[in-house]
Amino acid sequence: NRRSGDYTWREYHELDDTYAWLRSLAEKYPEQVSLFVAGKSYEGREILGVKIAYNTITDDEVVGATAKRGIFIEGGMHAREWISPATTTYIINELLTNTNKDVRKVAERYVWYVVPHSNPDGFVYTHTTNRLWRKTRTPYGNCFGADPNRNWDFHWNEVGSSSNPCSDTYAGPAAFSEIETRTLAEYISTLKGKLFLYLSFHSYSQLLLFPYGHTSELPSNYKNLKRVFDVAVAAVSKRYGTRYIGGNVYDAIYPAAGASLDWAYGKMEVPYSYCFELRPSGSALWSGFRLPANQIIPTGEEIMDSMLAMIKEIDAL
Ligand code: ING
Ligand code: ZN
Repeated sequence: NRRSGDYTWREYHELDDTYAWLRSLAEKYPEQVSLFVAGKSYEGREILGVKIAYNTITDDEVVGATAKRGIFIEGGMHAREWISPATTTYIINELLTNTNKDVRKVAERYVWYVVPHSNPDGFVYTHTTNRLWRKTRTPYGNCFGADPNRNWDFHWNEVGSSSNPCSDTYAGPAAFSEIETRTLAEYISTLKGKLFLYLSFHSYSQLLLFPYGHTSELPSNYKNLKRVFDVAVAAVSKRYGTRYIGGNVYDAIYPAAGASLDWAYGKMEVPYSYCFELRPSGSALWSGFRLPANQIIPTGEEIMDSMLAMIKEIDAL
C-alpha cells in the first residue's frame, strides 16, 4: 500500500489506496472534510464518500436556482471505467487545494458529496481478474452481477436493459436488488431537498447526457437542462479542444431505464442531473476503457472547467 502522501493523478489507483487517501483528507482538513459511508457492497466493502463543507457562508446567502446548496458526485458505478473514480478524486483534490478564485468560490459556496467508488467489488475485480468487468459481483446462477446503472427504482427494466443475468446490462431480479444501489440510494434519500446538481461519471465516448433514459419524452425543465448542457460542452473544449456531444439519454445514446441520473431527477427531484461519459471519444481505435494514465490530469482539468461553467450558468438561471 502506497502512503497517502504519495497519492497522485499520474497513475490509476487500487481501491485501498484511494480509501486510505480519502481517510487522510478527513485528518488533514478536519474542519471541511467528513467521511460518510454511502452504502456497502455484496462482498462487504464500504462505499465511502467525502463531504466537503466550508462554513464561510450561510444557507441564506445562497439564492436563485442554487438555493439548494448540495452537489452530489457519483463515480465508479461501472467497474472498468477507471477514469471515472480518478476524475472524482481529482475534483475532491481541486476543491480542497486549488487557490484559483473561481474554484475557491464554488468549493466554499456549496456542500459537496463525492462518492468515487459506487461499485467497489466490481472495481477490485477489474484489478484482480478481469479488466473489462462492468457490473456488480452478486451471484445469479451461473453468472455474476447486475448492471448497477440499470438497477435504480425509476421505470426499472422498462427498456434498454436485459433480464438475462449473463448480460452486461442485466437489470437485476428487481429494482434495487443490488445492495450497492439500494444503500447508496438510501444515503442520497437523506439529502432529498438539499441537492440542485447530480453528476454521474462514466466512460467512454465524450458525451454529456441528461434525463430521460426510459423515454424520448423531454423532462419538464428541458430548456434549462439544455442551456446548461450547451455551456458545459463549450467549456469542456476550452483547454484542450476536447469535443463532447450528447443530449437526453434516450435520443443521444440509447434507451436505458433504471439509471441513477433518472432516479436522482425523477425521485429525488434534483433539477440538474447529468452524466459525463469521459474520454476517449467514441471513435477511439483502441479499448476506450484503458485510457492512458497521462490523460487523467487533462481530463480532470477540462471537467473542472466544465463543471464550474455549469454551476455558474445554473446560478444565473
Ligand atoms: N454508458 C452509460 C450506461 O449505463 C448511460 C450510459 C448514462 C445510460 C446515463 C443511462 C443513463 O450504459 C456507459 N458507458 O456505461
Ligand atoms: Zn458506465
